[in-house]
Amino acid sequence: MIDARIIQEAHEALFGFDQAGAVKIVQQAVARQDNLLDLLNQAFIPAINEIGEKFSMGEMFLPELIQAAEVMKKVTAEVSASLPKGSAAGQSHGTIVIGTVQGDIHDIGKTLVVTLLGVHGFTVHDLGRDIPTASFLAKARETNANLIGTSALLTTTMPKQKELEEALKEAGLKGKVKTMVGGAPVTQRWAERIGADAFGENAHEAARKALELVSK
Ligand code: B12
Repeated sequence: MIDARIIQEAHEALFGFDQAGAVKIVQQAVARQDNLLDLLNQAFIPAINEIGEKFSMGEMFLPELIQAAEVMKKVTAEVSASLPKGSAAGQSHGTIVIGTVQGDIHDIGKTLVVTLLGVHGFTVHDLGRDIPTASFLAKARETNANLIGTSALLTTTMPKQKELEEALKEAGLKGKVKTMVGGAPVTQRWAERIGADAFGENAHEAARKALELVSK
């Protein structure tokens, strides 16, 4: 459990757009050997989600959302840099192509998923954000990937995850290249509805589900 005082400090750093303060909170957690994923899940992610809520209610505005996102990016970069890389055996568990779907520029959560997949010993090709379906397919072919992961944060871009399933079917790759979907509005139900092989609620679960998929 993360201390209530630290949760409060993280809240203040995000709401105060205080990049240096936020990074210091992560560094202090590293020094104390706190669980950094707990720090994200219990302190920083609820705070950025609260900012998202305030934005949707018209209580905060886009420039503020952007500034808070910048703080969040620094936080996740600091966490990523502090986590160990690669599997203990030094062998790759499999190859994953990942990105945020076309029309969507949200990439903070996706980048966190990339980090955790790396920590769990996957070879990860991160295409970035606003990625067309055809590019996921092309990269999966080029790298002989086991899995494609897509992130969608907007209800309007979620259909791109369905488009990928259809494109894989058309290319005769459905089942050969497994798919994993995620992003705040995405659910297990959506994954089942579009025929994706897995859904991951958060970065930790993404890594666990990816391991399950490659061992099937
Ligand atoms: C930060 C933010 C932004 C930043 C993004 C910066 C960046 N580089 O990412 C900026 C300011 C640019 C932005 C822009 C916009 N945003 Co915005 N944004 C957010 C906010 C507040 C937080 C998102 C975030 O980073 N969360 C923290 C991370 C860690 O969580 P996460 O992304 O969910 O990821 C976790 C899991 O979902 C999962 N996961 C994620 N990806 C994947 C992938 C796989 C394969 C797996 C398995 C798991 C997985 O693991 C992650 C780690 O735990 C959300 C609020 C929310 N509730 O999501 C709104 C939100 C998503 N945005 C919203 C909107 C409307 C917009 C804009 C349209 C605003 C505008 N008017 O311009 C634009 C869209 C631009 C575009 N075309 O994409 C709405 C969407 C509403 C909807 N119904 O679709 C939200 C929900 C806010 C709200 N409540 O209204 N946004």
